Amino acid sequence: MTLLLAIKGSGDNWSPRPWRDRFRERLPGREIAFPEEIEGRPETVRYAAVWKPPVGLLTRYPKLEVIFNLGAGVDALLEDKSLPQVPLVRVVDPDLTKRMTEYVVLHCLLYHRQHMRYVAQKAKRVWDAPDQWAARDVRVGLLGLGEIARDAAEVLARIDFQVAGWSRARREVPGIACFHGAEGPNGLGAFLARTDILVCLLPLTPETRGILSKKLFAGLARDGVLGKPVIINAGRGGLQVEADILAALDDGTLGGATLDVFETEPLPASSRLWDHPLVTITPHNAADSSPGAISDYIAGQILSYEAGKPLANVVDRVKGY
Ligand code: NDP
Ligand code: OXD
Repeated sequence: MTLLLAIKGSGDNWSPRPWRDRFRERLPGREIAFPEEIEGRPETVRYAAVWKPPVGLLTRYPKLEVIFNLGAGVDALLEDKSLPQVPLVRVVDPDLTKRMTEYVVLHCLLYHRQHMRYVAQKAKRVWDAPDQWAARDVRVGLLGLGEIARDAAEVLARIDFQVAGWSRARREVPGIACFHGAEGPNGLGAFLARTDILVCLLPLTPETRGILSKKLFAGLARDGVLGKPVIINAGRGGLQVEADILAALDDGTLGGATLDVFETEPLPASSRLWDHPLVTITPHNAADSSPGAISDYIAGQILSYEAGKPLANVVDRVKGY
């Protein structure tokens, strides 16, 4: 059997060769090949491990049994309407989850501990010690209560933030106030009304596209110790309306925005987000996808599938995640 490897990504961690080397170590005796290496014998491909492959590529392999996405989010892959109707498995792995948790906790703490203020003070040689509230006075709200958000929520709660999460279906997570759905006393409105730091960890689907909008920002709490609510988006750029974020920062609806993902990536040099003093930008690397950890995870799934066990973390194509 051949495992096809098709990777197109920006950033050092998407360089294809380290991925191939690691898969070869973990699956000895199997062919691990890039598309150009198996031209003329497409029927050998049984599995594909992919990140943003060219549209239509996977239709070439008639014996393909499973597609493994090399990341957690499958939105880019599902845009390919010709994607073969075989199981699509996404990444759920402690390495990726913990990296995301680091990002979320770091940026919540930067807002909570007023870090930008000290950066500005240093530039002006100002020694000023403003009041510092406790974490228990700050309400963090996570949009999404999935694999990543639950881990981040647990760590945030451990350091005493008041943590809530919002999901599609009703969830129960110990120590976390759980909200779900659009309406009702436990719906989105109630969740936003108790949120000072909004962290978006949703997948991009037709239902969630553009959710970080003017309307949503207007629903956030305005009585918090931070003075104004702030947002952190590490989900996908398509979840945010960038013009609305800029307008909300300019009119004082939001006090800050930390963005790892953008409507267009890389973020164009012409974007006003680059210049905005209240915006923090990271280049879609809240969590690097580690070739080591993720190849191990996929190789493990292949071996267990071949031993007759069910695949884990198969995407529901109707829900889109
Ligand atoms: P999961 O599928 O485990 O969790 C998704 C969560 O979102 C679930 O709680 C789900 O609700 C909720 N959700 C989905 N649709 C809706 C909706 N319409 N209304 C309310 N809640 C909804 O995903 P992960 O936690 O593994 O990953 C989340 C996303 O993080 C990925 O899809 C990816 O886009 C992004 N990501 C970004 C990275 C980066 O470097 N910036 C790295 C890794 C991931 P329910 O529980 O009811 O199903
Ligand atoms: C992912 C990502 O979805 O890195 O895993 O964005």
